[in-house]
This record gives sequence, structure tokens and C-alpha cells, in this order.
Amino acid sequence: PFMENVLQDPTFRQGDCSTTFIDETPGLFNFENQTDAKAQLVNYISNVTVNGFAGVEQRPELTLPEMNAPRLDQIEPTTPTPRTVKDILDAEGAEAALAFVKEQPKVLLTDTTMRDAHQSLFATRMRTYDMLPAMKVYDQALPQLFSVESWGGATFDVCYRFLGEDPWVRLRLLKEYMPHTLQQMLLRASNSVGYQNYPDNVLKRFIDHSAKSGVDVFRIFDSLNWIEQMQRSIDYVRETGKIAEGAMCFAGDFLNPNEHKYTLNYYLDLAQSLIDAGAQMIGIKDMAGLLKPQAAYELVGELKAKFDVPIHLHTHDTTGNGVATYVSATQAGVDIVDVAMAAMAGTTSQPSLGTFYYALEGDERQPALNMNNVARLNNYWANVRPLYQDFSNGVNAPQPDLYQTEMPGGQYSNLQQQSKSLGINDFSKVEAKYREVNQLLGNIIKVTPSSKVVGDMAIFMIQNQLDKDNILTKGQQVDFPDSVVNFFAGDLGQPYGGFPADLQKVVLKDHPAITVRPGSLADPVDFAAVKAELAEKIHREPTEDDLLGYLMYPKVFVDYFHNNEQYGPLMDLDTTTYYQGMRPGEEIQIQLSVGQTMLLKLLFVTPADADGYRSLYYELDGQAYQMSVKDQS
Ligand code: 3PY
Ligand code: ZN
Repeated sequence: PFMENVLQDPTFRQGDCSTTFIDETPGLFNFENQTDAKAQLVNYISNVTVNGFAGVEQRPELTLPEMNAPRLDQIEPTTPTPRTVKDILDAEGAEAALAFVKEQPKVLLTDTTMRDAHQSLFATRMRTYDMLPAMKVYDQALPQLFSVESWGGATFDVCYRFLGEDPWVRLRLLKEYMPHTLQQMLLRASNSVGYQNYPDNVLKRFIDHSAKSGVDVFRIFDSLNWIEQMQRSIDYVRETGKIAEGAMCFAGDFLNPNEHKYTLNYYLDLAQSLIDAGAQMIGIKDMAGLLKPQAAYELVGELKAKFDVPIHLHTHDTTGNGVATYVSATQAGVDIVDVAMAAMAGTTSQPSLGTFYYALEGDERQPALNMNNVARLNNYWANVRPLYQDFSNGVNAPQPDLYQTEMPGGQYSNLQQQSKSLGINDFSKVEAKYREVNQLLGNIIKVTPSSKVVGDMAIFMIQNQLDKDNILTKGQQVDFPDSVVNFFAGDLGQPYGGFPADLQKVVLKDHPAITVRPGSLADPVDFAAVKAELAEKIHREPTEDDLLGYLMYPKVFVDYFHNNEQYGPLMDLDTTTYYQGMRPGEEIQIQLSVGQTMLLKLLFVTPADADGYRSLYYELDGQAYQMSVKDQS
């Protein structure tokens, strides 16, 4: 059912870019020929069948959900066909698109199912294979959406690292299959889609290529809300003609009289600075679910009164008040809110689209959506979710204690896993330490990558019996984690209110610190030299996709490339086969993206021989086929 032959798909043929699609998507055509691709895939399947997939439990018997992919003819069209924000952006440019947004009497939605929802629920593991059937119907099912958030954040890295996929190919598919829907990405400002600062010319090249490959809206944030770190990103996005949303990361509790740092005025000043810097929309990025309903009402109300740009609210439902917060924000005039399809919503993810819709019953700002279409799509996502149960974060209830801990939804489960693997089973201990560290660091904004600094430091302090009372003395004898040293060295930028000087001295020791924008010190990258270096590693002329993958994540990219050479078009495998391999007697049909179908039946697997090898006997397209794999157990 996959990519039903991308090349023959009518959408590709009609799309503006279909003639360049092949040139721009070499990842689809890395395979010498179909015979090679088939052998490579059997090699992969054999390895997973024998040795499993890291982090995934191998199940001898599988009860698979019925993958009832929504078909276009089951989606009810909206008549007359509305003009979408994307149509306006493409035809008339960003200003016209934004003017259209501001005129809308109803609240608009961004559907985050294909980015933040799965990032926050199951470690970003959703594969393009499972997105494709949905991609094909969103345009017709939900033309009233403002956008889908479908790219960026952790998805870029995870595509290469864990999914055996090229994120640029995914982006081009999103663009091709959803020509009338804005594609939105999350950009970590100068940290791009990584965990550290990139030189300005790399950032520019990344943004240019993202815009060209399909991103329409760039939500730009800095993990310390430091405007200096965001200015270049805003400028570069503006130069592409796409939409630059400047996001304010939300921390604190400004309705609490004890909140003296992240006050309402702090956010109003920050919004002003973002607009002065060229942001065309203001995002409120509430990554830990801290924005309470009344606070949302006041913040959105003030922003709407003071500024003339659309206000876009993003929250996570971790603390459980997400829908209430959105309803209040809607009453205060918010332009757009972020939701996920119900089956992928709640807890560490975004609030549910359907729930929010029904919460607005009787309100004139209730979005105009076809709820039959929503149900159809949601039904599909409900069947996708169990495929990823091994990566589920296990958070199955609201976490109101996070109002104190301020831990982002995406970090909660990661840190829980990390703590467990280090033998710290009582997570409340880690949460308490996280709060203590936040105070020690001067109460900073916590979101990727600054949240990692707090998490690393909390674990480190537990392991080294450090606390707020002994850190300045005992801390002199220990080397702090790299992320903590880099933070105090100014590599992530300058926190609001500055660094606590005593602790900075203890952590840095002789390590120098900067107070300027890290990018102002970084030499521009010599792209020709990097291309030559990469060509050596991959034995061919790198494409723009390759170059940027390598610049972002050098080792991860090269490992991906070699994995891809060995195992072929892994994107074509269904998710169960990708993570579980096959069981004797099972038969699958694989639609290759290079064209052609392959029929594979696993007949039996032998026990390991004296050298530890097991043989797998197949029928491949009706012919006997055999492969040996070393059993690593
Ligand atoms: C990311 O940076 O990936 C995030 O989702 C931060 O909230
Ligand atoms: Zn988020």
C-alpha cells in the first residue's frame, strides 16, 4: 500500500514540482535496480527476524490492527472548495496569507499529529509509511486548517538515526501530497534541528533548502528566549518569502504574586522584540503545559490588544488543562491553536482536536470542520498508534505536579528512561532535583536544548551526592557534564537575568565563557571542502540533501547512508515488518518505491550452526531464496 508508486501517482504528475521531484529526491533512487532493492530488503528483514530491533520486544504472535487507510472517495468534500491559507501564500505571498488569517472570525487549527504528537508520545518514531495514507487525504478532509506541523524538531535526526529514512524525502512527499495545506516546521533558531549552535551560513543554507523542499511556516524558538539567537533565523526565513513565526517559550506562572521573573510584561516585551526582529506571527510555545486558562486569557488578550500579528498558541496536555486553556484563549481572540487527532492527543501530546471542537459548541468561534472526516482520519491514527507501543512513554494520566517541575512534554519520558537505565527508579527524586537545579541555574527557560542541561545536571547531582548546599564547595572537585559546561560557557546563548556567577566559576574552572552570540564567533563553513570530505565517505557527489544532513549530524548521517546502502529502501516496509521482521509462514507484499511489487514468504528459519549462523528460507516472487544471518544472541 505504500507510495503506490510515487512516480505514477497523479498528484505527482499534476503538482508544480513533479518534474523536479526526481532530481531533488535522489534518496528514492539510491538503488541500482529492483533486484538489488529486493535482496537488500530481504537482508534487512532477515537481520531483524533473527536479532530483533533495539528497544523493541519481539513478539512471536502478532495481533495487528486493521490498517483501514482512509481513501479519498471516503472523504466528504467541502463545497464550494475553499481557498486555503496555502493557496493564498502561493498565489499572493506571506502578507496576504497573514491578512487572511487575521480576518477569520473562527479559530483556526494546526494539526500536529505528524510532528509533535508522536515526538511527545512515542519518541518520534512514526514512519513516513504510516503518514502517507493520511497525507493523501488531509487536503480534501480538512481544508479549513491553518497548517499541519509535520517536520523539524526531533523528527529530522530521528529519521536518519532510527527510521532508516531521509527526512528530506519525507518533506517532499508532504509537499507533493498536500499541495493545499501549509507545512509547518519547528526550528530551534541557531540550533536549527540540532542541539548546538550552527554557523550562520549553515543555518541559511538549511532554511533555504527547507523552504524550497516544502516548509511554509517556520516556528522559530530559542531555548533561552534570547532574541539575538533568533534574529538570523527570522531574517533568513523572511528572505525565502515563507512565514516566520517567532515563538516565546512559556515558563513560570505570571498570575501568581510570587512570580517576579516571567511576568506578563516579560512576555509582552518579548513579543515586541520578536516583531521588531521581523516575526510575522507570535507563537506562544507552552512546551510543559504550564499556561493555565485564566493566564491564557490575559496573555492572549494583551497580545491581541497590543499587536497586529496573528497569535498562535501551542500547548501540551501534560498537566491536563489543555482544552480549558484553549477555550479561554479562544474567548480572548487567539487566531490559531495547535491540536492533535484524538488518538494521538492528550497527556504529553497536544490537546485533542475533536475534544476542543466540541468544547466550543455554542461558541461562534467554533471552527467549521467536517467531523465525519475528522472521525475517518482519527480512526486511521487509532490503528497506527499500537504499532509504536514499544516506544510509548507510558504516561497515561495528567501530571499536575509538572506545574512545579516545568519539564517539557518531550523530555518527561526521555528523562524517565534515562534515570531508570542509571538505576534511579524513583522518578519523583529526579523531578525534585530538576526543580532544585532550575533554581541553581537561575530559573531558566527549559526546552530543547536548555532542558537537557537541567536534566543532565539533575542526574549528575544525584549520582555525585551534590545538592544546593554543597555544590559550590564539592563541585570544585568534579567535572560537570559537557552540556552543563557548554551552557555556562555561553554556547547556548545568554539566559534572561544572567548566569549565577558563583556556580558558573565552579562549573567552568578554566574554561572560557562568551557573552556574545555564538554564531558571531563561528567561522563560516567552507561548503566546497565539506562536500569533498563527504564525497570521500559516501563515494559519490553529495546532493544538497546529503550535504545538509551531514552538516547537521555528521556521524548519524554517514551511518544512515551506509545502512541505506546495505539495506535498501526501508521506507517501503510496513511498520510491523520494519520493527519485528517476519515469522515462519508469514507472507507479505511490498510495493517498491522504485516501481514493482515483491512477494515474500518466510518458510522457515534453521537453528544456529556451529559458527552461530541461522539460515532463512523464503519464497521471493515465487522463487526459492535463502539467506544466512549471524545470531547475535
Ligand atoms: C523540539 O525542539 O523538538 C521540541 O519539540 C521542543 O519543544
Ligand atoms: Zn511542543
